[in-house]
Amino acid sequence: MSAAATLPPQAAAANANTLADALAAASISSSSSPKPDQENDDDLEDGEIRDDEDEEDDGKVKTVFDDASRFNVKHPLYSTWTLFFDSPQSKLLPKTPSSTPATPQGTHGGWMEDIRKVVAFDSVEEFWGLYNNIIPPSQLPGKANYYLFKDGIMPAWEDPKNKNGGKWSIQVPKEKSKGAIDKMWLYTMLAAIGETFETPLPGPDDKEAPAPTQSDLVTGVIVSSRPAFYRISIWTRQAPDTSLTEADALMSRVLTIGRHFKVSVLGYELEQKLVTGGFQTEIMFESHKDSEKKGNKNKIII
Ligand code: MGP
Repeated sequence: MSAAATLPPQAAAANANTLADALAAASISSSSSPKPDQENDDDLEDGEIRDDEDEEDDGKVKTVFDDASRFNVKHPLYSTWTLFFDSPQSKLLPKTPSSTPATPQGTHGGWMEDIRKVVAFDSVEEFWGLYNNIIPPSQLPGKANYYLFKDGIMPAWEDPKNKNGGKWSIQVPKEKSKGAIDKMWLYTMLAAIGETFETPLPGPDDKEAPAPTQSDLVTGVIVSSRPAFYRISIWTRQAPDTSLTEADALMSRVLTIGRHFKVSVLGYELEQKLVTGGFQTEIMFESHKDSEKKGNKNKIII
């Protein structure tokens, strides 16, 4: 398997695009403010340390590029996202109102009871703050999941935004993928919060990468650690009838998401057959309704 070792161009573009849009929206430039440290360090005597607590807010716009800890402007994402988590251990912990998602009782058949809300965020800075402070998927115990979902959507088939939907997923063998799964998950999250999943791949004659298209079909992304494999899933609000061709608009949008996931996020070739050490690592789509059926054959494989 050849999951990319560095940020693939479109994942990097998604991240850069999110930042650029945020900067434009805030009408600021990352280079417009002088760096406070550069500005004031000359005032300090040898060995003197500035007391940040006492420093007055000078009213200037400070982005994270100006000052990594004392910025006062954040770069907004298109949407608010919520990270949820569950594991066999988390199921044993006492529940608190802030960690248990507020859902009407019984709506999710008990499925949501053991899933903990970690935090909601709506800026690039909060995403990286969260990412840098939680353990990566490679260190999760077997049977644990991270769920990153949009705008108040619960990570459950029963949520109204998911109930007619489905998922793209890939399963990779655990032992062979420990070194790759963390980046696969990071790039998946970046494509989700950058909302670039619906961006088509460049065609053979296109000189430039297509402009990102905001991804409205995607409701969330999940990474699951299981005893023998990792799985990454991308959930969509709708699922096409698998007998349709790409001429159908929904089928075309869903295929675009799957191809973007395979090529731009995971770094595979579009036509590449994905078999790792005898383990089938196909990227496939199935509706949530079909995935409940044993031996479901209504799948799309790319
Ligand atoms: P899973 O964890 O998505 O699949 O679902 P996996 O990893 O193949 O199975 P595991 O046993 O190794 O964890 C496992 C089971 O959880 C499903 O068969 C359902 O019974 C239940 N389940 C999963 N999801 C995503 C939902 C959901 O959204 N709603 C409800 N009610 N049950 C779910």
